[in-house]
Amino acid sequence: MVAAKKGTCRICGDAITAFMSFGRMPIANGFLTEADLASEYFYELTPAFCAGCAAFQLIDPPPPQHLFHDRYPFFTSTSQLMVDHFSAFATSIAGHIADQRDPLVVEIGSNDGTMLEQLRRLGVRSVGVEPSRNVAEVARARGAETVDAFFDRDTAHRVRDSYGPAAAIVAANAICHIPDFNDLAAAVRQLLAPDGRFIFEDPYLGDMLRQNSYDQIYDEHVFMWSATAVARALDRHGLALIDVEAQPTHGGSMRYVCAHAGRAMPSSGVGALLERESRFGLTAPSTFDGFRLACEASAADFRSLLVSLAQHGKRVVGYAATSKSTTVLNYCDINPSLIECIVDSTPMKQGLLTPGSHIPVKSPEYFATDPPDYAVLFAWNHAREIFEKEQAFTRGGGKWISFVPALAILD
Ligand code: DWN
Repeated sequence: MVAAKKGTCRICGDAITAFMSFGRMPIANGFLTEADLASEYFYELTPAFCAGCAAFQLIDPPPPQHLFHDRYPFFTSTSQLMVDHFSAFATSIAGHIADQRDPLVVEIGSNDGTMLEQLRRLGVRSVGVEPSRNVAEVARARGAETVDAFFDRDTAHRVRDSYGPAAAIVAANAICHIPDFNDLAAAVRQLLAPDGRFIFEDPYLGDMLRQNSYDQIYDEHVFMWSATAVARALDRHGLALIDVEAQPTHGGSMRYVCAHAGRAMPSSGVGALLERESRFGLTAPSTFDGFRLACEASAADFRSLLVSLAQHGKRVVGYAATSKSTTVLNYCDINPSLIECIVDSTPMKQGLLTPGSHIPVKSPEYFATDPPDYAVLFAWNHAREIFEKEQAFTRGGGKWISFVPALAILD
């Protein structure tokens, strides 16, 4: 038996031990050509839970520079649902700062400028910070002011010097990507105006456990946050969690509204959620033993279904080459003999191979012109939008396979 990986909690510095290993993993968004195969990068994907501060985190993920660079292939605007979500999020942010004169909003991890564009439409002064140059360029082409950088204390200093203090610092699906939360919190404290708001949302640990969506665990998601962990981590830096709001995006996310400690009263929703998390086991290490068993069972069931379909001569295609699918494909040891290709609407991914599993990525046109018997819904979080687009496949007798919350074949 291999010894469980050990590490140090990124928040409080306590010793932590991985509760499971997903084994050798490639970079989740490391799509590659045949020529890249020999130099493909792998690391061991090992999640751990810190009993001291309740932070769910990865031990030794790859350095951020390996993940976010000038060929990052995820663009927020690929989903209409997300564009609509960001429009509503921008309106909510504008509401938080409505009483301030010419307020500045800084977005961390602003990707292709989807949210910045919405803020601009509302007349809100905004600037994004984005380390992946190619997506930052797309944002700038849309007129969204963007600084090419990782968000840290140095960047916060530069932004404050150039634009002044921020009335709001916001982020969607980005804070969980930042390995040094303590540096991030110090940077937020430095840039945020005294009555400013730090508002971020990330996939929620409680939803991941509830529906066993273990595919949320991959290199970019260094943390899976709960309100308990956020409150404890902020407390170390003179910041406080003052409100929470559940979101339906990415299979269940949580929006956290934070402020300088002592500047605003926490809502009753914060206390209620902290209490629910304790009852649901989000503060207890033993919860993750059950989760590990559920992951193992889910992976075994999914693989044996694909093996059985292949034995019966059925054609199976994957739908959406998501970051999440990298965990599933590699953990379940799936290769092109089980899934012949994955269709995805992102031109930058088409023509490449999926990380680790080396399944060809094709355009969704292939799906329409040469429909398979089964399609695995890797973007289960976009199910409604995808089913709507692919009605012809379903009408023609094609079947969808989903593995979240449990393995199911949908007619
Ligand atoms: O945090 C992150 C979230 C927000 O987005 C990142 N770490 C990266 C990314 O994760 P993901 O790749 O798992 O995201 P999605 O949004 O579940 O999947 C996006 C992929 O799905 C894109 O490659 C586009 C594709 N897609 C498609 O082919 N047809 C998506 C939709 C909606 C479609 O209709």
